[in-house]
Amino acid sequence: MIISQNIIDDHNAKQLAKHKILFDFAKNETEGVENIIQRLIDFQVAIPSWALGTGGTRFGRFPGGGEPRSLEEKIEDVGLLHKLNKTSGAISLHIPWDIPTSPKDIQTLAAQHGLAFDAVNSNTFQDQADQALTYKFGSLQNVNKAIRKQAIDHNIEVIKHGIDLGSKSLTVWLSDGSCFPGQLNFRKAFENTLESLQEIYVALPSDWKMFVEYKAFEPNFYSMTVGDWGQSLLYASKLGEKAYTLVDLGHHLPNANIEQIVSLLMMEGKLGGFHFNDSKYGDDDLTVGSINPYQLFLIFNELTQGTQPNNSPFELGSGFGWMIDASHNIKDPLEDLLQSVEAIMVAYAQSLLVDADALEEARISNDVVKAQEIIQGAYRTDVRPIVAEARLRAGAAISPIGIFRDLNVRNAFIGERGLKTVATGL
Ligand code: LRH
Ligand code: MN
Repeated sequence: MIISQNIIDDHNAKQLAKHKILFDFAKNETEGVENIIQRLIDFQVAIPSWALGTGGTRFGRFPGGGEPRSLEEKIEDVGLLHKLNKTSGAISLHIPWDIPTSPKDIQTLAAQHGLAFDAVNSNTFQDQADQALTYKFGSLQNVNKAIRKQAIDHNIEVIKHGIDLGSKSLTVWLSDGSCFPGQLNFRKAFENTLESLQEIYVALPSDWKMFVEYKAFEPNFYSMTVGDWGQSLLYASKLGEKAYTLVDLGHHLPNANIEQIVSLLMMEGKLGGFHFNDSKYGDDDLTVGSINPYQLFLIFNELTQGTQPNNSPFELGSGFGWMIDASHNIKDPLEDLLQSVEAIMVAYAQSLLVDADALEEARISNDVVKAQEIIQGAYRTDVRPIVAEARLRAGAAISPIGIFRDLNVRNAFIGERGLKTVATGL
């Protein structure tokens, strides 16, 4: 389903009057609004290829129909999201779920939709049908050297697919760990994993990055071999300058202070990227900002505050991994992703409202009340008209969800693809 620019312009025209009133008010209330709008227009988030269909749990899956049946249709879906918000300009592939049959054709198709390829993801957390050795007891940590070699070879193959598509980074998330006390020699597991990551690291092209993603639990429920930011930082520091830590918001123990983790990883120059989502309990992979939008704002506040002039993760081409990682059990996958991108843009815009000098002054004088007034003042500012104005100027929709529904996109996809289609992924 192609949505032409005219259709978007016509849909915007009906909302323009109301938008102008809201934006004019926001504009008068906001210092440096033009700079903020430009930074929002330049900001791009990568959409996960594995989250374009209906997700599920072990208890059930309720597909909504019209899901992409191939990598080509996944690129079409992300292209549609990008058309509606001009902020979804990249796709992150998962191998082997999305092995491109013809990389050249896939690259051409992606370019037609204005999409780049963000990090490629390896998968040694499932056994593939044609796989010789099982990952039941782990992959890069495995006590069996042949299984470690199989996993290393897979990651090197994933890098090759990424090179063919123009990607510049590899995300390694390991489900490795243990389920029972006594099961694992933690030290040997770490050493095997590090040694294996080093073999993958040397296969990285010089301008590539490796993102080491940590997770506190699941599918192992006693220990994870890359279980928290400290362990991930240890790996990334021992591996070398091309290795970084990736922060998936859902991969922390309850009440972890993620904004503090982000601040320190930035300080160390080892924050490589994010998997944005939200959660109330475990790795719930819910819509970004749907449960704890204040935490998302506080994370962006650290990102905006911690940005060095010559080393900004926000700079285009910084190679920083701004990525969503979600799973949609009850929402339409595309509506869910549109909401997630909106939440990220709102948090980023609010963080740009924080008066950094005044905040630092309050901190130095231990004026705790003033410090809170400054950051909550930004958080409690309705920046949605500014985010919508950025979309409008970028040629996107003032209301992405509004036009998605008014055009009945899901029904159109069901018409094209059928009700029972299943997308590869989670
Ligand atoms: C693990 C994870 C990882 C992906 C997978 C799809 O929970 O966050 O990033 O490989 O989800
Ligand atoms: Mn993730």
